[in-house]
Amino acid sequence: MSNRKLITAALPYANGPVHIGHLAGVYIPADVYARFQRRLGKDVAFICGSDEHGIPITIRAKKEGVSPQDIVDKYHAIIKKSFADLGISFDEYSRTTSPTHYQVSQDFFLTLYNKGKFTEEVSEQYFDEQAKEFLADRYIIGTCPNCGNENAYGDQCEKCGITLSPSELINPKSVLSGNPPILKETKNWYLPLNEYEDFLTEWILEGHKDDWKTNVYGQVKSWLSDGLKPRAMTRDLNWGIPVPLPNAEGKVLYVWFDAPIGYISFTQEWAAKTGKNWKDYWQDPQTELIHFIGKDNIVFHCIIFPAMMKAHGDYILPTNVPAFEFLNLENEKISTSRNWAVWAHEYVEEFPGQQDVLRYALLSSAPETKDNNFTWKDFQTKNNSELVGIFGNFINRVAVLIHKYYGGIIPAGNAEAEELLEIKKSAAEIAQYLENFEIRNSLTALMNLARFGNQYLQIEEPWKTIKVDPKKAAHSLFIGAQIAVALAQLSEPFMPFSSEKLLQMFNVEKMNWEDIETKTILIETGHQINEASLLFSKIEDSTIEFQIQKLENTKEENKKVLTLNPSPKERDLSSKNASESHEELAAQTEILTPVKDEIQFDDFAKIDLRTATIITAEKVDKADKLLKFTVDTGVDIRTVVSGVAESFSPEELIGKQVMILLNLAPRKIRGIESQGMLLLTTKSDGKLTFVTPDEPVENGTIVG
Ligand code: B3M
Ligand code: ZN
Repeated sequence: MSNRKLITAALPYANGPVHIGHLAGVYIPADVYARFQRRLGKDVAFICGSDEHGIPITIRAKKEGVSPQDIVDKYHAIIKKSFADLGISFDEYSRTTSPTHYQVSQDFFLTLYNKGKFTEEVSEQYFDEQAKEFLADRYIIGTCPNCGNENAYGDQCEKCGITLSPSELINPKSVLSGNPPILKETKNWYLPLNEYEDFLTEWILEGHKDDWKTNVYGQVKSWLSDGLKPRAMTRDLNWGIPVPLPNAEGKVLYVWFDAPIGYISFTQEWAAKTGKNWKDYWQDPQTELIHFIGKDNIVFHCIIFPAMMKAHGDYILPTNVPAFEFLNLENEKISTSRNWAVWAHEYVEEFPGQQDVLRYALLSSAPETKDNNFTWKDFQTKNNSELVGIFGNFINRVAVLIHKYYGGIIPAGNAEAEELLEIKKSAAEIAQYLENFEIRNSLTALMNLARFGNQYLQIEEPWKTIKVDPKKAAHSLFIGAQIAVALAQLSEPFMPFSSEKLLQMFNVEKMNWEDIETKTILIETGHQINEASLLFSKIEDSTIEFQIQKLENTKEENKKVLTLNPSPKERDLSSKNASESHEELAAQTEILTPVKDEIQFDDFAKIDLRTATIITAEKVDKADKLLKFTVDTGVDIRTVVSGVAESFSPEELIGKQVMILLNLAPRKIRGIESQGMLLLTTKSDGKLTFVTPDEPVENGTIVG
């Protein structure tokens, strides 16, 4: 394995502060990994910075009525400070408006241009006649051709995740003026991604089947099987890095072209300050490059950026791209526009000195393999029961008793005791999990060592044996001290602030991971320790209630906004408040039901889902919403009542093939026995639509 690790974390857009979703899904896991690699003695560069170009920035600037530069200056400062406050140990945190970055990305572009890697295409692009601007990506919204979401962006539908180009949107609308755009000719430079399909297939699908996370591998596989298309690497915009070619006025680099190059420019900036050679990190095939990202960034880090790197030719490719899923807050999707978030900078202010509690809570519910949920109650329990009740309690007992009985000097004990093996085991386990990006398991392994320590003291009861068998008491506290110091060392990647306090408390230096795994003892008999101080303190109900109330207030605010703007269609999309309305439109699409609890295959297997055909349909007396159907299920003919009358007239449904849940216990609805349930979903206009097979199949065919 190589000794050099280049670790990157996705560059946050400088269009707002960071929230717990960002922290749990990218930055804290990346930090744990980087800190751990440093403790292994690796030569680590942990690189990040603000993403200051692109439409998220210009839209925010319009919304706040200031310039894009003002926006990025403001949020870059807030974001950078939040990361530092929370102990995210970047070696470099820069920004994509830095002069070095301009230079490096323009050079990158020119290299590809000179090598003939781009195709020049004159195409018709959407143009807003009122605003006199070409409409790239997020300046244009319309209906997603894939899922029908009416608020899909020109580059991506956030509801179904598909990447789009503006011409694919149905009923496109300018975000600037709300008007339908016109088509106007313009020239741009495209990277023919289709020419990189073989390379990507061989490198990822064949080369990383076993070591990349299944969510990442699966997404790449599905894009490659759909086939890639050329993608424009330049845009007609007035905010971004100018295209470094003659006759390219008004054109800038596509934000997803320049942003990942930021990893390279920022490494150069760091190297210049520290006397390192940046090329060791980017051009030596022995270096391991790891990109930590959120799941919505997979296509950019696994397809587009690697294709750019391949085209360039001088750079290494990532060894792994651990992508995280999303974190919900109190069972609802986190949303910047709806202010449904716990903001990092607010947390730091409201919970001074308690950064590790947030780190711990977020790591233990990190959305590693599926979306996860953060609740304030859970946060409180994790602090009070785990950090205070287990971890802090153990450390405190050891330190206090050593002071009480031995004046703060580590007593004598048997260094061969088998309990010490537990320390080695934990260190090895944590390391193994971390190498596999299984952060939650590694945290559990750490806590299990604290649990073990607590149980050990409980069994040994040195506070009793001190009177009858002082030698035994001394040994127990000798072992306790070894475990406490192990926790001080091993907790550093997860809870750096507490680890620091603990090292100070036991008066020991940071150790290399290998030493923790191999040394017989971690603190010598006769070693003087410092005063015991409390690591964690109980969080009161009132503190949690205050936070919950804050979220309740946000909900009330949002309700007011929605009543003021009853339906997306009726909204006034005049140029003045267009971006505001756009944000709200986007916000509305974000209200998704959170994922339900996991079930086992056996639970699913109990469900008998089949195809069926509607034979008759009629209204139910005195029930506006209900239709009564007879359906041919293939096994029998049955009656089903369904609440679809507001979405369909009975006539249009006769002969329609549908899906039915066959073994649902019969229920009486308005005196009619309904013998099953038809499957429906809701369209973006609120009307229902039947779930139907792609093409007609025989009635009674199993669905699943
Ligand atoms: N600025 C983050 C996002 O999609 C995006 C990451 C860039 S990483 C090169 O929210
Ligand atoms: Zn969609």
